[in-house]
Amino acid sequence: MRAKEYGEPILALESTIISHGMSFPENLNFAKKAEGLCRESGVVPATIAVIDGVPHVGLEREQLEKVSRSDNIKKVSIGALGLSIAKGWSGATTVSSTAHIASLAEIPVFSTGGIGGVHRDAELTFDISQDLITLSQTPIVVIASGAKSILDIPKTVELLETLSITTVGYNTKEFPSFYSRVSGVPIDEVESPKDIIKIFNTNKSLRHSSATLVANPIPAKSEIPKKEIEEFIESALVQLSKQEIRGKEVTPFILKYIAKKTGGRSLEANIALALNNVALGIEVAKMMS
Ligand code: PSU
Ligand code: MN
Repeated sequence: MRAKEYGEPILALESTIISHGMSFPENLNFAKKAEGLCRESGVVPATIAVIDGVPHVGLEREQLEKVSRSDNIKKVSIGALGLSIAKGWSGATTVSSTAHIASLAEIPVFSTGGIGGVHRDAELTFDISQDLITLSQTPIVVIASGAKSILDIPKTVELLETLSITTVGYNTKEFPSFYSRVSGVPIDEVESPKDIIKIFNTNKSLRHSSATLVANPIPAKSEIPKKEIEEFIESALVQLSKQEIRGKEVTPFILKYIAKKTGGRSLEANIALALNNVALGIEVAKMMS
């Protein structure tokens, strides 16, 4: 990347949130807005995806459009990254594969929507996101609005702790739950981008290789209270088992189902929280460079 050579601030962005997390054309508008916010602030946006077997750090306009239209775009987590490159596939990268590629490219900060985590019935399905393992092995600042409320938040936070992932709340003492600012699960608080960078650098000097996960709650005005969204999540989970949806289809299915049931309100909330994470990522990227 040219920006890297010139020492410009760069913010990594993932592409599965675009291809599988939102519908067209709202996803393309969101992606353009996220990149636009970066550019306006003097930060180079690096949306990461695999296009025809080549991992890209920063996408051209047509590539962003291809990802948004989900034309033959697979959802590629870290375990399938080498596979998709070797096979010449096109794939959108999740938090795990995006964080990995960003870290290889020496981009120290990455903004997303919500990380994957431990699914609610994980004791039966064993469905736990690759995101958690990758975050435990990848030294990068990841800014997310906690984990999606479709997950089991207490179990997810437990596993973050087990995997020794440094997790902090941005101006909050509670781990946020994506659509909502609260979850009842306590975490340590940080107050500024400066705090975040200090923690990240301290981890580096300690040779602790986990990510610094910054849980940034959704802006209050876009929040959907837990008791309102919960009903839809529960009916989504019923549909999920009825239709026997498993594996990597689970998260996209639930997001789509909830967007439909809330008349697009959950999609609006998703966009608002992701842009808010981009805004914080911009501040961190600028201060780091
Ligand atoms: N956050 C969003 N929308 C998404 C995702 C996160 O706002 O679509 C994606 C991310 O790419 C994350 C993935 O890594 O969901 C997790 O999928 P799984 O549960 O299959 O690991
Ligand atoms: Mn899964």
